Parts: sequence; C-alpha cells; structure tokens
Amino acid sequence: MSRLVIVSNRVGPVRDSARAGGLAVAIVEALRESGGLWFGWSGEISEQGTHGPLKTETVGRIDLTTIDIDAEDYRLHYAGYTNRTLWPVFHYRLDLAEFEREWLDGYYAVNERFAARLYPLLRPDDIVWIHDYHFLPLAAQLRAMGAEQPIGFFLHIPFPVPEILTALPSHRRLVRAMLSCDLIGFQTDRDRRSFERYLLEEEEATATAGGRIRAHGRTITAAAFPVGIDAESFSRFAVSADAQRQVDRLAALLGDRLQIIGVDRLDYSKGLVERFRAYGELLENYPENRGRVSLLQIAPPSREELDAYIEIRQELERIAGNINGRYADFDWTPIRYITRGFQRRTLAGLYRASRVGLVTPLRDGMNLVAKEYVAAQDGEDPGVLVLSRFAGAAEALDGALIVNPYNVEGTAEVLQRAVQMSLTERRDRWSRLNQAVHRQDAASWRERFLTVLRNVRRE
Ligand code: ADQ
Repeated sequence: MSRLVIVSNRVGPVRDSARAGGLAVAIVEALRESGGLWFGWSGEISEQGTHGPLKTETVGRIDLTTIDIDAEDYRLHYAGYTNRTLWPVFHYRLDLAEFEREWLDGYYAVNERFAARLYPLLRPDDIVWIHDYHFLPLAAQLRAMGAEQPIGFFLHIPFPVPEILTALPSHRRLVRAMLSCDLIGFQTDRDRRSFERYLLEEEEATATAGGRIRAHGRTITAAAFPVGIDAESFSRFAVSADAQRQVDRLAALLGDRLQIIGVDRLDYSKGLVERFRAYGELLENYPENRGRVSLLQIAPPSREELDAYIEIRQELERIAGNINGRYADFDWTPIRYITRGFQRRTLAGLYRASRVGLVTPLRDGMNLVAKEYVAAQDGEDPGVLVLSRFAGAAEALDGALIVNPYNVEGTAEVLQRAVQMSLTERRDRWSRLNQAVHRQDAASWRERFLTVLRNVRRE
C-alpha cells in the first residue's frame, strides 16, 4: 500500500487520544495502517522560520515532521491572509474580510516554502492528502516542483457560492491552483455544488459523470465527504467515570431543572451573540422557563489577537451580564459562561447531562459538536439537538430541530419546543440522529476519501 502523506496546519497529537479530537484520531489511524508522514507547522515562531531545521519525531510507523515560521510569516500568512481574508470570506462575512496585497503575497510565499521543504521528502509512490484553507495553493506548487503523486485536498470550512467568492480579489488564482489536485473533498454537497458552479461560470468548465470536472486543461474529481466523529469512543467517554462525575455534579446543581448546552471555539462564525439573544427571548416570551432552564456556554477564546474576536468576546460578556442581571435569582443563574477548554471525557459528561444541545453557527463547514452531543446522550432519556440550517451537519442530521440562527425569536420558539418535548419524541429523534452519527463517523470519512484518492487517475 502506498505511503500516506498528510499536510495540515497543525500536526498531532499522536500519542494522547484523550486530548486528540476524533479527526486527529482518524488521521493517525490512516497513517498507522499504511505508514506515513504528517507534515505541518510546528506551532513555533522562530528567527529562522521555514528555513530552520526540520523537526522530526517518529512514533511507530508515523513520522511527524514540522517546521517553524518566522514572525513576518505569522503576521502575513496566519494572522493576515488565512484568518482575516480567507476565513471571513469562506464564512460569508465579506463585512469582516480585509484584503491586503502583502498578506496575499505572504500566503503564497509561505505555501511555496512549505512545498519546497516537503517536496524532497516525497517518495514516488506516496499519496498526498492536504488539509484546509491554509494550503489552498500547495498542490500547484508541489506540481511545479515536479510532484506527480496523486494529491487530494479536503476543505474543512464551507466553500462559498460564486457570488461571495468572486469578491475575493485573487479568487481566480486561488481556484486555479486547487485544480492541481486530483481529488477535492468538501463537507457537504452544497459546498461541492458551489465549487462546481464557480468553475462552470468563471472558468468555462465542463462537468462529466461521477463528479468529474474538466477545467483549465485539467480533470479533477470533486465530491462531498462529510466529516464525522469517533462515535464509538465518544459514546464510551460519556459513560466513563470522569463523565459520570460531571453528570453527578450537575445533577446536584440542577435538581429537576433543565440545562441547555453550547460548546464552541469563540468565533464570530458560531452565532454566539444570536444564541444568547435567543435564550434571552426564551426567558422573556415563555416565563415558565425562568428559574427552570439555564444555558451553559463553553467557549474558549481563539485567535485572540484579532479585533473581531475581541469584540465578540466583549459583546457576549455584555449580553450575558444583562440577561443574568435581569433574570437571576439568589439560587439560580441563567447563563453560565465558561471560557476554558475541557478534557473530552468531561465534555461528554456535560453533554449527557444537558437536555438541549444548542448548535447555532451562522456558517460552519460541518460542526462536530452537534455530533458529539448526540453520541453522548443516554438512549433511555436523550436530549434534543437544536441545529442551525447553516451548519454542514444539518445536511445529514435528520432528527434535529433545525433553526435559522438569524431569526432570534424563531430560535426561542424552537427552544421552547425542545424543552417541552415528550420522552417518546426525544427517543425517536435521537435514535435517527445516533444512527447517522455512527454511520458517518471519522473512520468512514477517511476511508471513503482515501479510497477515492487511491483510485483516481490523473490525466
Ligand atoms: P471548528 O471550527 O474548530 O472546526 P467544530 O467542528 O465544532 O469546529 O469542532 C470543534 C472541536 O473542538 C469539537 O471536537 C469540540 O468538542 C472541541 N471543543 C470546543 N470547545 C471545547 C472546549 N472548551 N474544551 C474541549 N474541547 C472543545 C473546523 C470547521 C468545522 C468542522 C471541523 C472538522 O470549522 O466546521 O466540523 O473543522 O472538519
């Protein structure tokens, strides 16, 4: 079997499965099976940056190889183009996107240097799997250096419709670079259609059977591969001793009251402001929930150096303060808002003890929290998943209550339905959800992608 080479912004963890998310576990499994190389940024900023030594660690059949970047690369590539241009544009937030020529140049330059460090490590019969928007041009740069191996690319975030993407000054260059891949995977069929539409409308492409598209002299395959979680082990986490401790602690705190839970990276794409407002409306419009239904929001900060992230944090603290000031009692706090990370077993227990999982991104590639919430439930007395129509997860999760997160009042109405839902309906919905979460798990995601990539013939 060919050796697998994975490229992603961050690498690992390989040994510590309690810390690794299901995706990292799925990737490690694939690397273990065929032997492999995982290549990416070390997470370190140093003076030598990408020109410094390769850092290699070998764990069994897996080589983890990383390089540093320098402060300028960090500013231009990471804090600049990937997080202030690509992230907002791909999440439909043109209002937050900033377009700076030097960021664009820095983005291509960093990709070029990563390609130059990776290329000599490649063997002729490798297959290469590149992940996410940090590395959109990497395949083209590897090809320019002479790489002939099959190259697949998976986009973890949404692919925007052409009406949005074409606002990006460099869109043509970016998409043409993607065409150097043999296979491009998206989270949903909606994303795949947006990509195909872009090529048909902007590049005079022709689409052929089986998801193949001919554009700009190349034929590639584009398909949806919805990311899943490691559902089996997450369900086990939920009944672990650690999880049970959280369930007991919460049971003591809540008594016969109900809890809604939200778990997200603190990011403007996750719809947290709208979520807090919707919860406020629930208390306002349905007063029987006061003193009875609380919201636990866990949102560790990310990308803290960016203005948009500082603003959202302040806004959330303000709204939570208002709601708590208005509705709290001496023995009841409406919103408990926590900004730190938790072990996965702990998280599983918190999900299990919550009657409603509230997942309301304004735009999200997939959203694994929705799937984790489902996998953690007790089938005898499961909770209800309330899910945004704009999460990729909504495409496959039949059984969730679907909301439009922009419609705050409508979301409150659905929350009311969720907290009042009968046990029979909860069980029925959950069993459909749970089947889907187990069927489309992380292992099947990775196997499907790699099977297609191994069979795809380059022209
Ligand atoms: P993210 O935007 O990071 O991922 P998501 O899919 O929700 O979003 O995954 C977040 C992960 O972090 C979950 O596994 C969750 O449990 C974990 N997490 C969040 N807060 C935590 C906390 N306080 N403590 C511990 N763990 C926490 C991107 C895309 C998504 C896509 C994934 C995978 O934006 O749309 O689903 O990649 O492809």
